Amino acid sequence: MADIQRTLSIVKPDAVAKGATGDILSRFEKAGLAIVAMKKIQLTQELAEGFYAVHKQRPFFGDLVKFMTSGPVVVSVLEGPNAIAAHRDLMGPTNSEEAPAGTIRGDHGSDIERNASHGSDAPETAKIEIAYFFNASEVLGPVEAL
Ligand code: 3AN
Repeated sequence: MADIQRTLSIVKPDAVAKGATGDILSRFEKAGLAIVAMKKIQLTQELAEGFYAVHKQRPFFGDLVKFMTSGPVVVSVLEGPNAIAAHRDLMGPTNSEEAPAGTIRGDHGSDIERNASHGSDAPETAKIEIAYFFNASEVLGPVEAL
């Protein structure tokens, strides 16, 4: 039986700027992932640094934060069978240069930094990332599912 999961999705500034938000969200729905929360926001430096805190020591951290604050993002919570892996399959590999056509990162990203989308990588991180952007009252469904 498929595990019903929730995952955090971010349509990154490059994809929002090129008008790919609708295409990306429709891929989620067509794949059976329900959007149970969503908002379009401009990340502040503080929000972006906090979100990517695990990468703080990495050489690309500064550039990543600069990119993520360069324009609005669309943050959503997706729910469905094996949502974490299903979402990552739709995104494709992290590096858009290696992502095949037909994947979100292959179709809408440019390289490893400007890669169009983010998705949680495990149930524990999904929980933390969802709570980072949404209050319980902003997510549809039972509070215990958060
Ligand atoms: P994913 O988002 O596929 O889980 P992570 O967690 O390894 O990938 O990386 C987080 C984000 O950091 C990526 N989405 C990417 O935008 C950026 N990133 C990762 N590695 C690099 C790199 N070598 N140079 C620039 N940006 C990177």
